[in-house]
Amino acid sequence: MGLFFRGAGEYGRRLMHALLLYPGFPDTFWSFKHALKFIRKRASLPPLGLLTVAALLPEEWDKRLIDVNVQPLTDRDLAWADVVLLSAMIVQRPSAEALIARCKAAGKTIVAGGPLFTSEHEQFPAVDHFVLNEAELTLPAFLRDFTQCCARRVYATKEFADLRSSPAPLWALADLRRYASMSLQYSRGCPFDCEFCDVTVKFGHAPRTKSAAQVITELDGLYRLGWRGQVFFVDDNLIGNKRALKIELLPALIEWQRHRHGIPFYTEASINLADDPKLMAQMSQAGFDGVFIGIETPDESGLLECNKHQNQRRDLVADVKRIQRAGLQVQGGFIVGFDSDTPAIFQRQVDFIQRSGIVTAMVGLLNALPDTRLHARMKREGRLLQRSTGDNVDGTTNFVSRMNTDTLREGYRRILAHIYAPGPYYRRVRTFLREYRPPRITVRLDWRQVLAFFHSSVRLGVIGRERFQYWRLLTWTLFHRPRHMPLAVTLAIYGHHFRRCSAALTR
Ligand code: B12
Ligand code: SF4
Repeated sequence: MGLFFRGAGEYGRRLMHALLLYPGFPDTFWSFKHALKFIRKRASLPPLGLLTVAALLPEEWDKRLIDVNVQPLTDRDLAWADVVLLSAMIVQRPSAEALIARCKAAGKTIVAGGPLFTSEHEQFPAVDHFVLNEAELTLPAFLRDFTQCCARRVYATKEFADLRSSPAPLWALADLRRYASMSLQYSRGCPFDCEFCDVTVKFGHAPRTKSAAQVITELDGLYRLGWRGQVFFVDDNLIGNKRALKIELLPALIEWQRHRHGIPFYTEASINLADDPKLMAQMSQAGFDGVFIGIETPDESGLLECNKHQNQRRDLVADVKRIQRAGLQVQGGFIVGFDSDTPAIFQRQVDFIQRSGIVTAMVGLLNALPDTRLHARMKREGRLLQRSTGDNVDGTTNFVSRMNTDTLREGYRRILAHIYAPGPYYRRVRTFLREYRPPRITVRLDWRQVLAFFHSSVRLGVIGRERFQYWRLLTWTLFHRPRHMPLAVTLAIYGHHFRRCSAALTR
């Protein structure tokens, strides 16, 4: 019996129709919803996990992707499907629950995987099969049993997959035009051990990498599909295996860019990137122009408490500036609500963010995600209150904090109200642009950027309460950093998004 036919008994000999379904994100900082409107995009990134799962399904199966962030799920889509493959993060739970109910009502078989289900599958009784952890390891066994009509409810593993056998995601299933950026993954895992992080629980401490040839094949695939925009390397920590990066991947990327119009890359890394000028120069040459870094807190006791030793005993502002000068914009993650935090932390965070020129500063309240060491500690100490919403920037926390809750909430509110207010926000953009060295690759100006400029000049420059700061920034940029004009416009638009998102919290 061919693997691609439904099992003889239940399904008969018909080609399988697999519907890959991705639930909606709430309107959060990370959705960039209010910024995406300026460039007429629906979502920032496609669901890479599902596109990878698609590539692991039998080639002969008919596959469709519905990412409800960019298109609605219709009854016709559902009627077409024989099996629904669902992925989600915790933050997508409400949308995932609604989709599960809808699929069940339509009598569909649901197979669920990805971070939400890997952490909390027992909370979804209506799902037929859970294929947890990395699909490269668990999906083949499920498919074998499924086609023989004897699939179990749960497939899980404690092993980690060899990424060298991971297939290239099937991007062709996604309507690329609706996304602001594409994603690609080189490695999984991180050598560090931060107490609140579930990445190492899910993907381990030893960074596993794809080969440079695999990454180039994936990039070629995207390029062939006509993609010319930015690409996010969604690695937990791109520099987890510096040797492989320096010797294999970056030289291959530099070579690849040589024959193309510059495609900008951005990624995530740890702060020790600042210690390696050669690595930063190589990254910039390869086309990286931005990096997200977990700074968390300028307070040493907070860093010690969460075991973020790579951030300890450093001049973090100087580190950030060194990275910016190397041509990489630093986006930063910050946390308040550590046991060691006192009310002085709120102003310290604001001062740090302003001094460092980290424009995209994502400040969250500490939350205990399932499976993390922080979760285990809070449970042990009898401090767990409820499930995490999965959104660390919604102003909630799921455990009893040491600081008085009202003081914590009010302090958090004050941070957001300050750092996104037009005055400090635009000042920070200038602080950053003063430091930032332009990337080494030349990126073609896209018509959407021109459109975004016109749109923003009306929305922010005429109607917005930041109109004075907006025009001041653009004039300053024109005279001092003319090459950064498109970046200045983009950051002004981001500011608008951050203000809109935080409005409910800062009122
Ligand atoms: C890219 C990314 C994003 C993108 C998402 C874009 C998108 N459309 O997917 C953006 C930047 C928007 C984002 C935002 C957030 N993210 Co995020 N993100 C990631 C990141 C770095 C990579 C995800 C990815 O693409 N991986 C590559 C693919 C190939 O791996 P994968 O998705 O895990 O899929 C594999 C398996 O899980 C499995 N699988 C997945 N789905 C399915 C489905 C089926 C049916 C099957 C069988 C198997 C399967 O098979 C795949 C191959 O092995 C991960 C970290 C990580 N290592 O996963 C965090 C991560 C998923 N994000 C996380 C979080 C918490 C967030 C935020 C809430 C904020 C934050 N603190 O980062 C926001 C929320 C978004 C919002 N708008 O509110 C957490 C999720 C924790 C959880 N348990 O839910 C993670 C794990 C990182 C972390 N610990 O902070 N994120
Ligand atoms: S450095 Fe980042 S990915 Fe690595 S353990 Fe810490 S929080 Fe997680």
